[in-house]
Amino acid sequence: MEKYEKLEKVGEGTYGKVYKAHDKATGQLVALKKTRLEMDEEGIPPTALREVSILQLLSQSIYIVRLLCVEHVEKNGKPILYLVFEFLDTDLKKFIDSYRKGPSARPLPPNVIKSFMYQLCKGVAHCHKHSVLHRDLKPQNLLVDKEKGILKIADLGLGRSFTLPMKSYTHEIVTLWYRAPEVLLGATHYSTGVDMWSVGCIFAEMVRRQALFPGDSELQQLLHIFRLLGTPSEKEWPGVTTLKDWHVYPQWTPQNLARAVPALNEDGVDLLSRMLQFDPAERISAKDAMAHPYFDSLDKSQF
Ligand code: PVB
Repeated sequence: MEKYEKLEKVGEGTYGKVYKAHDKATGQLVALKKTRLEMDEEGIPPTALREVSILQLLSQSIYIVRLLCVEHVEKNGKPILYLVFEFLDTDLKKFIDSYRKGPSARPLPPNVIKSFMYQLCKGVAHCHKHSVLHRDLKPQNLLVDKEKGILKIADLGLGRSFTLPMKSYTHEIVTLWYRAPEVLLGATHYSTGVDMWSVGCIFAEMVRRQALFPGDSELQQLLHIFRLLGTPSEKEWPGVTTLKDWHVYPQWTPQNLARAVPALNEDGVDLLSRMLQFDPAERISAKDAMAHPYFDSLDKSQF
């Protein structure tokens, strides 16, 4: 680790602390992610190695944060794994916040939303092509290069082989706002649709500068969704009543989605509605989303 000059702590992610650092050899800024992987035996657990190789494979795309190298060090006899990534200057959560507050509060430019959505779909399509689900897409996991207008997906895979944690390692409550209804209802076999639901929630949040479904418990999360989109039945979503955590819910009728995102044009609302389909099999794929008319006005040669 002498190769790096540690600068300030960027923050705490779901899986560990992130530091800004300076690569002494190249002068490049990097982000060091210290993983608190439980390592009861010596060496790196095979699950961690598998995750690292997934990251290495996926970070070939410019829409996925690039993993530069992995450093395995011993500190007081304890093995520590540092993942060294390219450094990005902010995340989408802070980026959206910067348009929300104070006298300079203003909508995000529609062309920025469109460009970020296209890059997000491209990154997600890349993951899905390699059969990797992100499963926790949210604005904090999307890093932004403000200068270049680039958005990259971060926090892929690490330590989430089976279930999502309830709390981060610092006991921060993990947000439910982007979670697909099938996950909330206890589906055991879910697919690429879980990420597309999150992408839809992120799309709406960029337009509104406010979360679409800000639930504070799994039940409240579902009720937020049902109040806007209507309570699903076997008609819209075959099999929904057989999911493990299905109950009888209040019967809401679908509201007009356009009213929840008044600043979004008709094509945008159509794309959003396709991302927020209840039946995961009906949800638009990342690849098909990229070909949606909403993106027709985008100069795709820059991507
Ligand atoms: N933040 C890899 N990585 C990063 N992970 C996080 C990064 C970053 N760059 C590469 N960059 C920043 C830099 C400054 C700010 C923010 Cl939010 C992110 C700022 O303060 O405006 N992770 C952070 C969490 C640690 C909070 C964002 O998810 C390690 C992927």
